[in-house]
Amino acid sequence: MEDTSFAIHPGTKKQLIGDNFKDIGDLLSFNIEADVVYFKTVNGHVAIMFYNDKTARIVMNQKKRPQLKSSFAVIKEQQGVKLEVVDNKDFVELKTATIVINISKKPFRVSVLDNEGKTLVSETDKGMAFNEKSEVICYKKMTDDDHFYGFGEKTGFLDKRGEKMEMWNTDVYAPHNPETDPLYQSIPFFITLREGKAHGIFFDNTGRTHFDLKSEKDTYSFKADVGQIDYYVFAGPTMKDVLKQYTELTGTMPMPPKWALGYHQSRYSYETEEEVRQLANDFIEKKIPVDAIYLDIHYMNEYRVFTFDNDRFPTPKAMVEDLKKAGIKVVPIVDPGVKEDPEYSIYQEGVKNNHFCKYLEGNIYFGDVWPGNSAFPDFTKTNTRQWWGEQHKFYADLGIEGIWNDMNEPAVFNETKTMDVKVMHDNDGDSKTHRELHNVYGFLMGEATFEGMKQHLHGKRSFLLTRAGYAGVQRYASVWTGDNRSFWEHLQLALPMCMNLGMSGVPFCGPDVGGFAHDASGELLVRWTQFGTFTPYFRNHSAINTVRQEPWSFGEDVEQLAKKYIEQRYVWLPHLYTLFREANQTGLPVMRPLVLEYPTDENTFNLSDQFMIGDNVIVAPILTPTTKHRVVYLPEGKWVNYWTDEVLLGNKHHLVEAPIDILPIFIKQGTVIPHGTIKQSTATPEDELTYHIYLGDEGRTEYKLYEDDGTTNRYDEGETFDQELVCEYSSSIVNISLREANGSYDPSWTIETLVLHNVNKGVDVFVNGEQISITNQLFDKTKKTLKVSVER
Ligand code: MIG
Repeated sequence: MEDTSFAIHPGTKKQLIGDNFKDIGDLLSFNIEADVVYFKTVNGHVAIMFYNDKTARIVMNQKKRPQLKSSFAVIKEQQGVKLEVVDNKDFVELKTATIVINISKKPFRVSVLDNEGKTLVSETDKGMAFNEKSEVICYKKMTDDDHFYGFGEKTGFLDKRGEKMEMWNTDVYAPHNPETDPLYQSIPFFITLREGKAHGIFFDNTGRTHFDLKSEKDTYSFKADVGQIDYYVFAGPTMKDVLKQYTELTGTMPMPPKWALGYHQSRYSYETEEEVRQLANDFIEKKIPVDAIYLDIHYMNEYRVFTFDNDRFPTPKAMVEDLKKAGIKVVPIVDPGVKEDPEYSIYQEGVKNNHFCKYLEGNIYFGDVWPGNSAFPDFTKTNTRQWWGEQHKFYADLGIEGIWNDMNEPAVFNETKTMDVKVMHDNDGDSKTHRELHNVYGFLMGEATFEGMKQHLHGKRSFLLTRAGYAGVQRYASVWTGDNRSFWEHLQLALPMCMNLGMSGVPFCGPDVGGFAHDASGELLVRWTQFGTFTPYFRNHSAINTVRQEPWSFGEDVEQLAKKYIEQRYVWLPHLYTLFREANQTGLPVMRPLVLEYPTDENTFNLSDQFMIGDNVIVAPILTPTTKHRVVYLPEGKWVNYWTDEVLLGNKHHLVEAPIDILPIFIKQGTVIPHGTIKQSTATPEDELTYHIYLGDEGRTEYKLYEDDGTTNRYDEGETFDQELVCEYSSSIVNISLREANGSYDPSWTIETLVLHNVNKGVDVFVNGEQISITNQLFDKTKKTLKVSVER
């Protein structure tokens, strides 16, 4: 009945949420203990503390003194911040070097200001409140100029102003559309852009939370069904600063193994060893690059995790080894549900050693998933995470270096789609219900898996892909956006979704290329593969009973087009890898909305159909069928068409041509991008690095390339290669210097090629002070490019 018009029967009016909230009331008293300021109000308790000069935390509990243990998301300790406390008649002021928190006493309202006295967040006639159902809510003032980014994995456009969103990790197979919410990930963090400046809020509550940026014109709110109001304010002042501050608190991603950045091929499922080997051969014979092949649920013995079905996969170890020799890694799926089977060792151990989620009364919780009736590890327990991590020795011993976590919301086949919320998690002695901890289940499974694989791989980097997660998930895993469909609309949807994941601290993300459910078409696969070239995570995946979706599934033309863009991924890899290093160091995303780089240009505020790679490349994919052109917005500066070298003026919309073989790409004039070469996989060492230098009339530009061995954790001990290119240029002379910094890693390539774009013939070129003779220059008249090769 829910799916017919009966759903809007006049008798079904729902009660409005947000009813019956009671304000926490006026301030009664306050005191300071161990760098925390505690406030008692008529109806509640508030604590305020600082993590550093730019990061404040505000916690409210209506019943008792706030609990300051933070969720698993936060890894940073509070730093001793110099705090000045001023107690006035009407307000209390907490001052650090860079932010001021102003607390009005009657009523108790919190404002956070920057050091110039500009308000970042403030409360209105409403502040913090709660109701009899134990819901807690916090209202904030919203100005006409506010734009909102982040919120993790959400459908809809880039700017979340005017949206209502919910956080409750959910397995959504139904088609994702603008009102599909929540999805698999919960990242209750967002950035507010206001008149070119930014601040952020992270609402650290692991139960179901709600964000309302819609119902009122000048107020937004965040609310939780259970637990405390517990939020952090990041003072910015730029969006990049906010992201840095947020990822200082919740961590940045580790360097991924390079193979994780190559092209990946998946399907639900490659069902036998023979099929997997054949698939690998097809890629190699067709010379289509590939770095990983995935094993979906069919590889297991009746869906028992940590097993192989020996009929379908008689020699998994040999298979993994043989593929590895061919440059291809095997990534198996691992779900959390453990089959209830008293003869299955994992189940036995889990029961005997108390690893499964239980009710308060002591009985194990069982839910129906692929293996049938199953128990679920209680990942909130440290020793259960260790146990789960240890089990991964099974995979590591087979030579496996990457794991795919699915169904970890956790998804259960029942009405609520998840575990009974009454289940009691042990949480290392601080027990809490599943209702309170639901959103961290997948995150903690990720931690267990990542730490386990790290141990078993002895210094080699592992790769983890996860469907569910919480704030901080970037520390352990990359994220794919779940069960999309082979719809053009879902290709469109993936752009703002991935951009906002990036703006939520998760740089390593991507959708199933070609779409998971429903049948793809050749044209859709081509356009989606073009987009995939630049999504941080690049995997083609499709569902059982849909048409095949490997690059060659739609005939020769489509195969050649898909191949061209898969190859491009490898050409762009040195640049992408450098950007992943930046993400590792600073938390900034690889794939960026234009607004991150051009925050005062209103054309970028809600620009959802094009994006940037780093700070100098704009990618504008074709997102509709039978389309051979599109409008592209280019912000200030001059931009160079990557394919034709045509120079286009910024601050302008352009109509660009994009026949089926063209993905529109634009490079900012006056910048540099490095290119590698086409190869079968990242296992083939790079032998030539090319710097493309896009010259303007005159000026200076630089690029810092990052490289390391791509496979071990030795980059953490300084085994890195950092090369700095500086180019000073005018119309008659180009002076390039290439300098290598401290790192002790020696890269595999010996030739470095420099391609100067937009030059005249006869220009004087110097590399590290030495003039390059004209005989060593290759000039292209039509493109106005000049090529020079030097030995490294
Ligand atoms: O309910 O393992 O999102 O990628 O192929 C389906 C089978 C379970 C959902 C994942 C999808 C995967 C599929 N899984």
